Amino acid sequence: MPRPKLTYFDAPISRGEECRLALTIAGVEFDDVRLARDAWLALKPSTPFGSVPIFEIPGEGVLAQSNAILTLIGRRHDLHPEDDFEAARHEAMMQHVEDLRAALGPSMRMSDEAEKKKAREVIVATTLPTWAASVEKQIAGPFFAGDRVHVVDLKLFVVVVWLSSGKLDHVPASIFEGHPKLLGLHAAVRDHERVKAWYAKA
Ligand SMILES: N[C@@H](CCC(=O)N[C@@H](CS)C(=O)NCC(=O)O)C(=O)O
Repeated sequence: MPRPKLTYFDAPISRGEECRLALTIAGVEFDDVRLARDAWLALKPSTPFGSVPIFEIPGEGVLAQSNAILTLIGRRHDLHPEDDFEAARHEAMMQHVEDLRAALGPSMRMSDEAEKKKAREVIVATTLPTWAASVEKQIAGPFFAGDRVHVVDLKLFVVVVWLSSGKLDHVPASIFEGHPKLLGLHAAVRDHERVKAWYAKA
């Protein structure tokens, strides 16, 4: 039986990693394709939106957009709510993560250091606290919806890993201090047995 294929870059801090973690927690064996730049440029025109991650299921097709991929995996493997309204609430939070990535996007492309510093300082002072406060008040704890992990938790986990890595210029590693539920969610995903096993073999 051919396996599904998840195609992304070799980066543990972004959208493809969310999908890899979802498949890992679901216990799905998949082909983990990690593209180098040349391979990506060759593949890009054939992808649905000119972006990765893409998820190919033999006999079904190729799906793009990280939130759609996560939702599909979640629905099929009991990692997304069955109740329509609750599912939409999770999807809203996943979109909130995409909104934050979009807000950071321009500064990721700035080559002028002074301009980048200024843009990031504004984000740290305004966008991030507002973003995190909205998340904080919606987390039941330890996971978004209580005791069970869902794909929304993986989306939040990966963005927290990225932004609190201390490796993003002008974004302090302490950025989410003061948001104990968000940090608790991060710890709960990090300590999930299958997540630990995934990073142990990385
Ligand atoms: N909304 C899309 C965004 C996808 C996206 O921007 N992917 C980036 C990597 S995280 C990409 O494909 N970059 C390479 C390019 O645009 O050529 C999603 O959630 O999947």
